[in-house]
Amino acid sequence: MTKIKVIKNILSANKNTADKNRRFFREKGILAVNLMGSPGSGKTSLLEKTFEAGAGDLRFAVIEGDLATSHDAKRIKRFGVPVVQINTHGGCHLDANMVGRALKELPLAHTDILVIENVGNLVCPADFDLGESKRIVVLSVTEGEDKIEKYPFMFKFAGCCILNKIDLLPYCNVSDERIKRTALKINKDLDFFKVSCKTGEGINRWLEWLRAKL
Ligand SMILES: Nc1nc2c(ncn2[C@@H]2O[C@H](COP(=O)(O)OP(=O)(O)OP(=O)(O)O)[C@@H](O)[C@H]2O)c(=O)[nH]1
Ligand SMILES: [Mg+2]
Repeated sequence: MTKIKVIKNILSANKNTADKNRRFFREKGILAVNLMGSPGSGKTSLLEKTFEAGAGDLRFAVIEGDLATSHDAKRIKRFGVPVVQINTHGGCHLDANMVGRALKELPLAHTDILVIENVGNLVCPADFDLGESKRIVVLSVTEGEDKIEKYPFMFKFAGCCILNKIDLLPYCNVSDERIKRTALKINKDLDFFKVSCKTGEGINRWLEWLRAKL
């Protein structure tokens, strides 16, 4: 009983801070996206490919969330994109307070899109509003066909699902079309893209989607 109440309080406090972050993004005219997905699904690779594809007219900033290390932030820095690393030291998701603190360390005056790469995890990040206006889930074909049904909440509340690593489809014994059908069954409003961050296939359509959200 007590445990449930504590969780409720945590989520409600988080929601208040998330609303504050959301107001901040609105005032600054920033599109904030919460990039989620399993460890290794290709979240950072998607960002790298996005910057490589010459996002050109779009000005990005990035918050990187991880338990430990600054590996992802270093990868982003190579593109000259402002980035802050958050280490959760064991925490399995980012929360609105962590994001609010990170915002103070970013030069955001000229930012169009802030990407918040969440901790690699298909469960807990779904519960924590960060103040974002869009949720994006990266799923890779190597994770198997059943992940959307096993972890439905992540997909139910997302605006966009990116099926990554389609270059590996011939080796994975999964059907990209079946994965797409399952995703749309759980969330009929989901925009679904198939990409390969290795070959670049599909990246342009994803960029168009992002541009259209501005
Ligand atoms: N073959 C192939 N490999 C990929 C693709 N995208 C990413 N990878 C590889 O997958 C591994 C994990 O990619 P990351 O971008 O680090 O994944 P991530 O989701 O950011 O991982 P975490 O931040 O640790 O949760 C790396 O070795 C990438 O090179 C792809 O489209 N095809
Ligand atoms: Mg990463």
